[in-house]
Amino acid sequence: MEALKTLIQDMFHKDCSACTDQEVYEALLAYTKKMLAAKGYQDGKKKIYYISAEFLIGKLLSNNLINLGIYDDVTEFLRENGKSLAEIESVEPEPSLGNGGLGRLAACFLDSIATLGLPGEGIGLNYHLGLFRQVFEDNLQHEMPNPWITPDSWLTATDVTYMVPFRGFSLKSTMYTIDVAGYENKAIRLNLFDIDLADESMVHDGIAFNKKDILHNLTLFLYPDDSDEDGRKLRIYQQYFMVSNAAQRILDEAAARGSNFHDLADYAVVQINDTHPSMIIPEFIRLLGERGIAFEEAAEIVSHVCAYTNHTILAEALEKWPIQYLEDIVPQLVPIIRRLDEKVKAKYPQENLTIIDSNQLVHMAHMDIHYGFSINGVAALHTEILKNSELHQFYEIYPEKFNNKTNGITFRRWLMYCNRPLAKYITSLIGDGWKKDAAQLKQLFDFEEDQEVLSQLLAIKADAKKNCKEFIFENTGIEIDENSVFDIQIKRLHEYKRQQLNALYVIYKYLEIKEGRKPERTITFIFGAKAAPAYYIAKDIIHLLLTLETLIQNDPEVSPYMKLVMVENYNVSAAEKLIPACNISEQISLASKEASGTGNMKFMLNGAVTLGTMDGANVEISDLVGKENIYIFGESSDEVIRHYEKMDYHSRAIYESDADIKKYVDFIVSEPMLKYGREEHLRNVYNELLNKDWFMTLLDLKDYIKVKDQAFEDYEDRTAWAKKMLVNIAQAGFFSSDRTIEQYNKDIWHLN
Ligand code: CJB
Repeated sequence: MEALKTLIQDMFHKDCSACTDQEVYEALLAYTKKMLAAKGYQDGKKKIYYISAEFLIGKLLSNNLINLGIYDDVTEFLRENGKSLAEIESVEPEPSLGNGGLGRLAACFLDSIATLGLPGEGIGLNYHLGLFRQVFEDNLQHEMPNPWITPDSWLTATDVTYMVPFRGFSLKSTMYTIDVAGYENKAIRLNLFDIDLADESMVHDGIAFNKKDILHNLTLFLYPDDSDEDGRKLRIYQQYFMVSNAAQRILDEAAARGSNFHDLADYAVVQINDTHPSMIIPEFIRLLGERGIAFEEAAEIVSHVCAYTNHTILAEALEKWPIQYLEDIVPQLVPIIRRLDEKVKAKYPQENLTIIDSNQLVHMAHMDIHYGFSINGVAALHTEILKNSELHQFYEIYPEKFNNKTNGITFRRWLMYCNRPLAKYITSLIGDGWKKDAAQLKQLFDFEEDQEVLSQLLAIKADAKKNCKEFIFENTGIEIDENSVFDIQIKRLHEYKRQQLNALYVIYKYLEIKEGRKPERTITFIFGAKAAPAYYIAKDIIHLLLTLETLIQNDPEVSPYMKLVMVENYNVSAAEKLIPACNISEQISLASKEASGTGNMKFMLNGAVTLGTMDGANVEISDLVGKENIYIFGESSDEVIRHYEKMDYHSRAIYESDADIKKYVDFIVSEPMLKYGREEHLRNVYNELLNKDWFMTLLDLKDYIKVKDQAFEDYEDRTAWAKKMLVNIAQAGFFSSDRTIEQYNKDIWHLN
């Protein structure tokens, strides 16, 4: 640590012990950036470009220290100087360059690409304010800007710049780089493009801003509210800015490595992360045209370079842009898209295969599938649903393009960093080979009957809960019982994820306690979720949860037996504190709707037991751990899909025929709730459940209550529960993103 000591002296002319936390942070930032630069990047003829509108990287300091192998030394050095790394970290702003799963997956993938030593980089946008910061006031969500770019940050400006043409004007870009360390390997670049004139001062009243002022707003926010035309158009400006920069950079780099562009596929492979970067296909064709390659050949070249990942079957997330919007914004792409569409129509006249449909909407996913060489889903069930229903018409014509890549998470952040005591203990049992070869976690099965190991697992969990209790108190002001069972649902607020189902269980439990049936052990229901600013019903569900929180807190008959806490501004840092402490992991989406989920993987790795539907990667978790080590409830995806086809699901019929369900639903708008909540918002949730319930909450409610009660009962047999924890950890190895990336490379990227 001599070099760090000297650096601190040089920067601040004093010893570490005399520095403020801010100063120490700045020194560590500079020190780490230098070490990363010294590591260099993996070289190779062919490179993977992972293009994504989101990279939810979270705070980087500790993660980089771990991956550079200096975490313990730095911690010790700080301790000797009277500092704690945890406090230094609290100075670090958290970049929130993603919404949730898709963005966090991209961040985990960067870690694994670097760790596996594959030549590659991430390309995205440098949002100044990222996703909003969530504030609760009067039990309602408010959105505030979330600045993260400080004079000293992980960003390094480069001299890479391009011109991006829009109708009527062009924008100059600058590329900024964030180096992310691979574990005991070279770093990887995350390249974020920005405009030079972004103006944060135009934001007012929370996160309002002039959506038309593209010259100054293009990179202000991650996905601005797209509930109106200006918002949707801004999104197209952002997407084109991202992909035009990406395509120009990729062609420049390929040329520098010796490509003549005819052979581009030998130099570059592009993974299109959901449909947001899809315009890279026509943009490549346009740029290849400028470099002398005619349309037909350019389309062929691109078809060997681009691969598409689908992350959802929810129709609203499969982007379809009116061709007129593209005319208004990027007219240069329109003739190219039309020609691509004509080629498709000449071969496949069916309407459900076209790129431009009869309503003049451009289906971005369709373009990806026709002109990409691979399409993958993100969990086994999800890929099957794509093949058999959602994208069946494409599977029929291109069966060879379809493949599955079950998601994964980086164990460096989601165990080694967030749960050091557990990581250390695992290492003491099986050595540290699991850090690079996660399948080795299976060696833990040797200890399945070892009482000492089982009690240690329980003790580590108990400590994590104590730490989490402090975090929850700081965040919510509510004191929870560390000996209670922690039941956690943290993820974006979306109706299909069914936080409302969990809320109905809370109501059921509340009424049980009121009627004198107290649970064996206190239960703490923990939630964390942001709702998209214009997703009103999601915000109403947040209001329902916060109202329940207040109601329970103010009810002395109930609060000793259960608590509900809703963590404000749920983000990566909050997840790192909550996940190690979890006993029961809530993964309760309507079967068929959650493409994969990745929180489910983080929880199991940290010794939580899943309570979930047979959806997304839950199915694979269930196969791996066996029915005795997971709690499964609810209708199957086949049944759910049948209900949608037959249109025979009517929540009101369930409500009217089941007195219990009626009681729980009615409680949402009952007097005790109206005492703390606003009728308008609560009634919206009530009406939605009764009249629509598109995600079939009431269908699964009874089974959910039954199975969840069983889980709470089983929790009391501590040894049996510890075994479930052990099996979950031992089987988590499959969900390492290193495994996922190895499969991407083997089946799609083919890098050396
Ligand atoms: N996903 O986070 C998003 N945003 C989208 O727009 C579409 C999908 C999520 O992607 C994750 C990573 O693949 C999945 O685990 C998750 O199920 C899906 O909802």
